[in-house]
Amino acid sequence: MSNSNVTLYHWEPNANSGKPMLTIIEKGVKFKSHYLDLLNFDQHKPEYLAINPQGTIPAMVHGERVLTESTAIMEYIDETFDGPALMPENPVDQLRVRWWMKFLDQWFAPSFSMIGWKIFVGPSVNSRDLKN
Ligand SMILES: N[C@@H](CCC(=O)N[C@@H](CS)C(=O)NCC(=O)O)C(=O)O
Repeated sequence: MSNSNVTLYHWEPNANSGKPMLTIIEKGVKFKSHYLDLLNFDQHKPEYLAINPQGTIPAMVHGERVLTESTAIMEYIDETFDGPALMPENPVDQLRVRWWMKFLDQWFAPSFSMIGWKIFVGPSVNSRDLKN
């Protein structure tokens, strides 16, 4: 694995967090993993908002540069680091990749996320004493 100065801020290695994580592992780039517990709302704490004011994960720090948006981070990783090229060379195949990424980012992931927060995060948070 090549050395880098990369920290990935993520939750479980799934969904939006999994996208840059899979990409960086495929490229063989070493990175520091910084886990945030969404059920503990770590993503809304001041120390993380100083990195990504949107309060969402993933975020990636490369040197001084802060990167957000999982699909854009994937393309950045592919273009910036050595390792196997992950974007196909053929323009038609590139279009297919971008079509699916846009569909996921714009429609599928936000819709799926609503269901996830309703059936998973909501019940967990509702059972807490919010005064403490
Ligand atoms: N379009 C963004 C979406 C980021 C996003 O919404 N991430 C979710 C987790 S998968 C999140 O951080 N939710 C926490 C919150 O909204 O408080 C991306 O692809 O990076």
